Amino acid sequence: MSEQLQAEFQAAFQAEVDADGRIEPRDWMPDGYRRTLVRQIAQHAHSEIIGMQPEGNWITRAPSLRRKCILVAKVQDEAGHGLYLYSAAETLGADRDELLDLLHTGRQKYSTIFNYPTTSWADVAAIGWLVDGAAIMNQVPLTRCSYGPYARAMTRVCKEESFHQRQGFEAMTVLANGTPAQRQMAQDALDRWWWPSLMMFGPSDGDSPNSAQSMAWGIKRFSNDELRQRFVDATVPQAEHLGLTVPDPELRLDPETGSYAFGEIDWTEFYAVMKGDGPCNRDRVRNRVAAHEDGAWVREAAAAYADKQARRAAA
Ligand code: FAQ
Repeated sequence: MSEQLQAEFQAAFQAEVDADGRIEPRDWMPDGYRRTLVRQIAQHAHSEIIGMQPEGNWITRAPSLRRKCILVAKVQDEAGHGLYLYSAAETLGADRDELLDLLHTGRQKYSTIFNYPTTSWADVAAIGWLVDGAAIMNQVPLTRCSYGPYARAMTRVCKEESFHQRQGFEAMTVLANGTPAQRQMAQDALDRWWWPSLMMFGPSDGDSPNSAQSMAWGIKRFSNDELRQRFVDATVPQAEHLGLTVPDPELRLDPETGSYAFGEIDWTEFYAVMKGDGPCNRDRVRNRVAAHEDGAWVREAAAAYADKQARRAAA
């Protein structure tokens, strides 16, 4: 392609992005835009399927049939989100098997939050309330992402995440208003999940190498710190409503802005977990690889069936 043509395509692409239009799979796009989307969408997809494990751990021990039905549905939804997202990555030319291989060999990331253990039932409630709450805060703006297939996948994902967040808050409400032991379980879960939930939004703006370009491309609509602040402002009053204490002695409401100042995140912990050194990283990846290997016969059977159908149609 000539330099002039390249410049024209580039200008048309940026004009579409600046006008809040949508880039679709067959449209011209800069290589960096494609690479960034594949990186983010793949990390997001991996997070969804790895994220099935911490809560899946409690399916057989849910405290009632009702809770079990809700939890099974939620974990299944996360698998579905993973599938939409891998499909969205495929529209950019990514190969699903390659993406899974990158996950299984630790060469592509997934969210740090899923490397923490779920040691009590209250953790399932806390994940719904806090982790899905943070996910919604981050993903609602992604429904306006400049890349059409990702934005459309996010619309459905966010509807399901809203149900997840509501059920988590409801389960937390029951525990917080229960026996002293249940109340203690709820507080203990908040103590352990609060800071990792804030870490989900990524490094602070000054340390986020991808944010500026992703915002210029209309992929991200808000910075990591902006979304983190919104999450804190929305969630602290919910904790107060539950009668629970957010584990941050520096938390202060600024009455003028209605916003909360909060303490410093332990970035050493964040980067350690990101690099594979969290409490559960190794277990999560090992379980994922085992599930993939155990499922090989299903993929082979589906491929053989599709092949047979194609041959029958061609005959
Ligand atoms: N964990 O320059 P930035 C869910 C990496 S919700 C691990 O700021 P970016 C639902 C980042 O990839 C969770 N790595 O990067 C659910 C980059 O690495 P690279 C998933 C992190 O992309 C609920 C480097 O740090 N949600 O699964 C994290 O502009 C319950 C520099 O960071 C999404 O993925 C982290 N927390 O912004 C499921 C949402 N933060 O590739 C089950 C879509 C940053 O340069 C149960 N993703 N990194 O080496 C995004 O919005 C963005 O990718 C951010 C990061 C905001 C996560």
